[in-house]
Amino acid sequence: LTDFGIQKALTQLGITEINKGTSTGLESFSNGELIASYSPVDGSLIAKVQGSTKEDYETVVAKAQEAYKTWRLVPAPKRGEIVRQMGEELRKHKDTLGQLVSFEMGKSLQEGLGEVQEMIDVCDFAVGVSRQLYGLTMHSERPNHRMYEQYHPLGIVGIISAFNFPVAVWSWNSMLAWICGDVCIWKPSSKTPLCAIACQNIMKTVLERNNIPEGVCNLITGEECNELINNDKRIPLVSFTGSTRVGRHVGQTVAGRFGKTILELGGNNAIIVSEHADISMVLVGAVFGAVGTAGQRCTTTRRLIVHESVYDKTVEVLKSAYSQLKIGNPLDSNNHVGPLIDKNAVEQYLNSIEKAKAEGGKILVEGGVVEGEGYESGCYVKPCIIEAENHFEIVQHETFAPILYVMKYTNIEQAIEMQNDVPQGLSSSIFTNNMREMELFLSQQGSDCGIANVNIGTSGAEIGGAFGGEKETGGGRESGSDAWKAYMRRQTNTINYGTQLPLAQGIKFDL
Ligand code: UN1
Repeated sequence: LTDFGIQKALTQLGITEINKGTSTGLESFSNGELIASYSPVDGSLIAKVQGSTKEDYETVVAKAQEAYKTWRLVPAPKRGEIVRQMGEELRKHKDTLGQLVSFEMGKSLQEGLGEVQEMIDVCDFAVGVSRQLYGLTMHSERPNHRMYEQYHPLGIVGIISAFNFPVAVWSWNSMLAWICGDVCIWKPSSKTPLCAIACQNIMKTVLERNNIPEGVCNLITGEECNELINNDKRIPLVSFTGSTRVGRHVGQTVAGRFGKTILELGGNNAIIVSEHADISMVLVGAVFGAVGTAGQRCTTTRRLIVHESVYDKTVEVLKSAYSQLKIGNPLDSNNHVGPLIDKNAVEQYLNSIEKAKAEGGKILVEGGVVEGEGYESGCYVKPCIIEAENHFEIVQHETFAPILYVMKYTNIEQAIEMQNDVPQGLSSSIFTNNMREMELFLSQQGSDCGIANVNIGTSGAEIGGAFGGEKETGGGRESGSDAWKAYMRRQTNTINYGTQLPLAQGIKFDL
């Protein structure tokens, strides 16, 4: 532990009462059951976290409601200034928070640091947006009338996040929600509660320094909280990241009370490798896309759709790259692939490989659990490649693990059809130097995904674009572009500054 400075990192992030029941940053409100956080890196118990009870939840919602009353009155650029300070604070804690992300979640230290960088970037972005919450003005059909629309804050935003991006996805939501004038209640994954506590501690210092109530930024833990949020009319917007199965339930429940949702659900992302592709570029994009974060990104490359003329060469290059991958402790920079989140994930990975074989898949790079010294947690698996067909049941399904399915195509139209022929619609990419293929892929007859890239892989999106996907991915958009609009309510205003009251559509109503 100390070799990798985790103990020190935890202390610096304000997490001190290890093994005694670490607070959620809301000490007095946490009375629930203990949630144990184990590191997939070495299987050790890092800490136990006090979960929230129904009473704790009520206390937190009341605090949030109270804080909203004042926060919504702070001018948006001033709210941006607070978010700017949050970004500065995150810069100071980048190393330690990056280490904790890596240790608690299992992604490589580089990716842990990258995740904190995404948080910093989204803070900077949100600061700019805080001065650009633009509405439109329009010309009224009536004389001496003015029309415009404006955006107001929504209230409390519930954020339910997943283990794979234990800090960044929360920040995409919260930083924008805050500049919009909303307050947030965060229910993180129970697999990564310490990352959430660290964030809460960092945010708390900024809020305290500026005399802003902590109720602007709230943290609750424990799986029972999900249903409380979903059914709570006091929470007009629920942003959920996770599986399609759970997301469907969240969407239906929240819609049942006319709440809004932002759903970021499963992906089944493909790279099309054209005969006009630069294979050395494909290599980096596809291998990082498939094995980065041990295949546990929503944007992970799960399918490679390769032109028949370059199929053998692509497979050969991939095989050789896979044989050089180093699997091991993600905090050691020599390793490329860290562990899966837990043994349950390992089980699902093994089952998926078996299913693919049973359906006729041919193993090109053998998978399996890695054993021996340094792999005691039982969570390390070998990234594998399987030759498969797109219609296989298992290929249609998202397995959160480093399994890459490869398949052949003959013409570009067929490749696009295969790419689209899955229930999910998050990310997609084509590697080609052919302008016609590229434009076709990006056109309305092309990729049906929320993200479509050319000559870069499916993962690693920048925060400046809107992030999200279509079909069973849920349709939500977060982070950049005009994603902020989902965190506000829209109002159309018509003002009559004349002395007559003409009705719209020329209706006469004489009294
Ligand atoms: C996710 O996997 O939930 O595009 C988010 C990417 C990252 C975000 C992934 N920027 O891979």
